[in-house]
Amino acid sequence: MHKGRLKSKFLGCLIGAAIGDGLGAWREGRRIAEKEDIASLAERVEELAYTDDTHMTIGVVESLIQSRGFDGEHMAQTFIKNYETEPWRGYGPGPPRVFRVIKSGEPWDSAASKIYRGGSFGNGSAMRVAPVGLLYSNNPAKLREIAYKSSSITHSHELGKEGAALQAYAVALALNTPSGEEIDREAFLLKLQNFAQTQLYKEKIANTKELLGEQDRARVVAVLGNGIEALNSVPTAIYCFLKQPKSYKDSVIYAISLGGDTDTIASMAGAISGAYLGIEAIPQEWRLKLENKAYIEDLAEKLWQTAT
Ligand code: R7I
Ligand code: MG
Ligand code: MG
Repeated sequence: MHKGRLKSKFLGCLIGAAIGDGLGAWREGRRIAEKEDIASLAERVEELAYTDDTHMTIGVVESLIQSRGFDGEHMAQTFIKNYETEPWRGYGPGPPRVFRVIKSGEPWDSAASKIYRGGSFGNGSAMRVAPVGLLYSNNPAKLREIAYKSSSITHSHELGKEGAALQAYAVALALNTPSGEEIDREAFLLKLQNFAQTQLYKEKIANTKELLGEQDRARVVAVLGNGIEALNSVPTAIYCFLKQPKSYKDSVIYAISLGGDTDTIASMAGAISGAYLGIEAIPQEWRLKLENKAYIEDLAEKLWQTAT
């Protein structure tokens, strides 16, 4: 792929994730809503302030750039430093507790299992994993390894790690498909299904395929979920992208209209959509409202330089 095109996709992915988060944050925990209401919300809000989803994604990129690849100790310390600077970003209950355990001397790759029995299966490691998908897009085995390891810092449950790997792989598949080329939705889902190593995710992805033509959003939520667990949000985000792959705006609005964990599902859907379509596909009026846009753009460019 032409280098300039790839750069646009890196930007589209990270800016797309942050905007999905910033817009979705207005509706977190709410019920299913009309898509028109979400579209008018997007027009009304003056600033798209991001939450923990983007704050932690920023930490992942900062660490990948500075370490020129994955370094678990460095990434954990980056998360801690960022959290202590801005603890009010709406973090889930688990990560701040893990950070305290690491600060007390526990190694980065064992602290998370001390929090929930068997580790957290929340979506907190999938919501921040897009940069891993971008950096390791050409090597699925390495992508899985780094997605798992980056997840283990805070989310060591199998379902948390697998959710992160699937989201990273969806970003990689989107990145590797030229934006002028139509997405083969069945082939996309088949690749994800084969990549998944957990039966529960394989089943969810199979359900996703069945639902591609579904108009009833209550049924989509009933089957795929819209919750804070990785299993109930990562396949949903992938579905939101595949439902309308040609439009970043429609993917994000649709994701938020499903209610529930809207910032996270819209952020993950936005990351995949942006990685496919590139930065130009994200409405300019939305981009102008994004908090800290220049810094996120700078990180996207540096990650692209690291990758190429
Ligand atoms: O996953 P996490 O970082 O939260 C991310 C969410 C996103 O929606 C963000 O936008 C932000 O709002 O928070 O935080 P965790 O505490 O690791 O997991 C989230 C939730 O999943 C927990 O509060 C639990 O309700 C649930 N959970 C578990 N419950 C029981 N047993 C996760 N793991 C377990 C478990 O092992
Ligand atoms: Mg959040
Ligand atoms: Mg959320």
